[in-house]
Amino acid sequence: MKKTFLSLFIVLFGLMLTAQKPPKPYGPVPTPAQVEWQKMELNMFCHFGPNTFTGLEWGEGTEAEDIFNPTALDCNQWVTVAKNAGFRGIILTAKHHDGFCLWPNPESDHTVRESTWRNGKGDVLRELSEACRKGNVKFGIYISPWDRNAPTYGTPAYNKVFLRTLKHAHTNYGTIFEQWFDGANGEGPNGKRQVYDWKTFNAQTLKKQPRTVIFSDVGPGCRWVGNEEGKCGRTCWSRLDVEGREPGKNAPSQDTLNAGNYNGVCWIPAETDVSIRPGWFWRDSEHPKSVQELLTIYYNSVGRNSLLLLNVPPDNRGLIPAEDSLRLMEFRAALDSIFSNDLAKKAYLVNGSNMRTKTKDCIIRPTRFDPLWLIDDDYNTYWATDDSVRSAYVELKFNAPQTFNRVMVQEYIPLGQRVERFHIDVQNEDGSWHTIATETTIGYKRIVLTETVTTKRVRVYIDQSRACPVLNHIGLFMDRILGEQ
Ligand code: FUL
Repeated sequence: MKKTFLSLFIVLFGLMLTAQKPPKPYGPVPTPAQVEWQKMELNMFCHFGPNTFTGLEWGEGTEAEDIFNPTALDCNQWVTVAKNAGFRGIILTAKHHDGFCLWPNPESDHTVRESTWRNGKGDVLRELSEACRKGNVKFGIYISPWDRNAPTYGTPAYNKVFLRTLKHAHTNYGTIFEQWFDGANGEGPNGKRQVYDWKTFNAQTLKKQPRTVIFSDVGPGCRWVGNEEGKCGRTCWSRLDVEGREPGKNAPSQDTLNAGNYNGVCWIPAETDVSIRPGWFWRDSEHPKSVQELLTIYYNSVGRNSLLLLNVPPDNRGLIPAEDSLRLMEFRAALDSIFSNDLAKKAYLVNGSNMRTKTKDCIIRPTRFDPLWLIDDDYNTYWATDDSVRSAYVELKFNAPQTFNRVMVQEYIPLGQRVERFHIDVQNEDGSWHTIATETTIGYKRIVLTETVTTKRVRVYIDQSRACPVLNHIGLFMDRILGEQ
């Protein structure tokens, strides 16, 4: 009798434990480096080189090295601006299509070393990487495979030159958080296009910098979003099929890059690169975008499961111009005014139509997968339902009415991307409900722009999830700058 009781107890206890197990990952999942990368959200791109002095977008490769002559280069200023604007990393065009290297690359004779700038002793990679380290901002590089200067370009020998170029940049400047490979593949000095050895470029990069996230049209770390206007798809899967694909002409269509592949085999999230100015390089005649435009870009990138890489080009002095840095401070102030006040945290109750436990222990709240974790600040706590559940809702209840027009929802991406359809309802004063948004994917972060509503009850319905939904955050915010959309 005693024995039976004991085994029953063990079975029940076992059941309780299994019921509390976290969901299994669904589909492809990000590497830890990709998760860290996605959490950066906002990075700064710096296009800088001979074009800064000639006004060209694509240099010819024949520019005299002396053209590059910043009179007051100060990479600490770049880092200060980046930090104050809330950027977590900076990516520098170490070599653009003109082939000019901002560091004394031994593989080229078209570099800072051949210029009179600082008597040929200057090294922008050195200065920026050190300034980043000092300022605790991550450092990344853009190195264009297309090279309009390299004499070997267009022949198999160039791939070897390019590999040694990468190796040099990847071994001498500390940790590189992202390696940016441009898909542009034009003609070299001999009028030929290069057949790139992408496999070896990627393999060597990861050997030298194992945690680097490699950007290209097809990853493997992250992908181009398919346009340069700062617009990620409203539906955006972090999954992509890349079998038989390459950056450039053989890349997936721009629409596919924008939305990802529903059943994509690889985890290759979208990165949205766009310039604060009309061009990628600085020009005296051009000016930065307005705060409103920047906010829209933010919602269309970070708010749509993408990372925003905003280009802020240093000028011909080697400094970020005052008007750009001022605009960035305004942008930061706008983001803070919206996102520093998360009204969801005021909820007195967060309930779910389902919670991942079949035991009756839910009276001892909060349990591990309780919807209450949706409004805390810990990235690794989340609401999850039972495995069999594909649609569910959570409700936030408030004592006093809350007024908002932005709803933030986040999936816990270390377990994959699951949600394919959701909607948001709020309760009207008379007790009826109305729908304020109907959307598709969520991913790492989704910010939904809604009408301005005042309510005491909000419900987020997951209408269709590919496996049990796993959400780690819901936030409610008021944007008075862009207002209703
Ligand atoms: C493009 C390049 O051709 C542009 O000049 C710029 O560098 C942009 C970020 O990528 O493919």
